[in-house]
Amino acid sequence: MKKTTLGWSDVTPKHLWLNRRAVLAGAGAALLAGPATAKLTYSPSSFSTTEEPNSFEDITSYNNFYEFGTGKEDPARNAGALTTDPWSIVIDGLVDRPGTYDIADVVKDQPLEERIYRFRCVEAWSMIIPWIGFELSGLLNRVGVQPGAKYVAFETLVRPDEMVGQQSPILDWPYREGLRLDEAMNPLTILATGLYGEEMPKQNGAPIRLVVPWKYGFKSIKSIVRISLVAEEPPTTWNMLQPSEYGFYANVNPTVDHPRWSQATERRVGSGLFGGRQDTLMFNGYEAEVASLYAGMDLAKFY
Ligand SMILES: Nc1nc2c(c(=O)[nH]1)N[C@H]1C(S)=C(S)[C@@H](COP(=O)(O)O)O[C@H]1N2
Ligand SMILES: [Mo]
Repeated sequence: MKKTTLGWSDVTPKHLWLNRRAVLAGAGAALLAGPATAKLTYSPSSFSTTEEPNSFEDITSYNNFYEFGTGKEDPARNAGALTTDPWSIVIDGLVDRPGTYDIADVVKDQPLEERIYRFRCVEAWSMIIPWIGFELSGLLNRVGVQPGAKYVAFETLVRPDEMVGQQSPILDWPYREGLRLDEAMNPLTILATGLYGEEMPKQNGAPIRLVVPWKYGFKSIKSIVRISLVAEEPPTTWNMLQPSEYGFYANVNPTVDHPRWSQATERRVGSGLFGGRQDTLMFNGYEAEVASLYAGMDLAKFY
């Protein structure tokens, strides 16, 4: 496998790189100040919603990231232990240029954009999140997808000494997710490296995570270390755990309820105990962009 030698310093504007090193070097101070972050350079995107984003506080203190515990406050408490530099991603399977890529090489030349997306968890809560990221298609095109590839499989890091949740067999680690190739290539699908203009906080999936805004949140896998192009539908964590409740597609759909609760409405996090309920939108409001991907499919069967 090809080992790339580029580092952050080769592809990051000097002042940003220096910032990042300075923040990391002053780790004691950074701990007090919250997650180690550096400003990212990006442009706004026409795919953004005009809804008011949730606060940085909401987005970084109410999380699902079972590698750091099952409670919503566990990731903010425990994710500081994760080492995110150095970080590399294995890209393998049906690609022309497989290899172990340093994250700097993965993000190299990919145009960073701010995408303010609706984010809907399968547990019927939602947020509006200003991600910074780039289209997954940009990376897939760079590594060269071979004709036999029909799906993309993703895996999260396994490192139980830093990820306390992995010390228990609550899930069959690593956390795994997958997309059909056309879903992966859709321009709404991004790899996010930050939010609110700063590097990704660890509890949100540093240094790089998937965001698929028309699907339930569990599809948006965090802290990715492997991307594989494959011919068959790959096994996915929640589907493996409970297939009758969590399908491979997991498209947000107010007309198909979860066996144990309705998906017709959602609670917008941070908007108050009583005032925050609203109707859930088909494909989370991205129907115009993605409905054609599922033409002719029975969405009650392929949930
Ligand atoms: N590796 C990993 N990725 C994950 C999860 C997880 O437990 N582990 N939880 C998923 C779920 S259920 C949701 S709702 C979102 C939450 O993302 P956020 O904490 O950034 O809002 O992350 C998803 N990605
Ligand atoms: Mo979720």
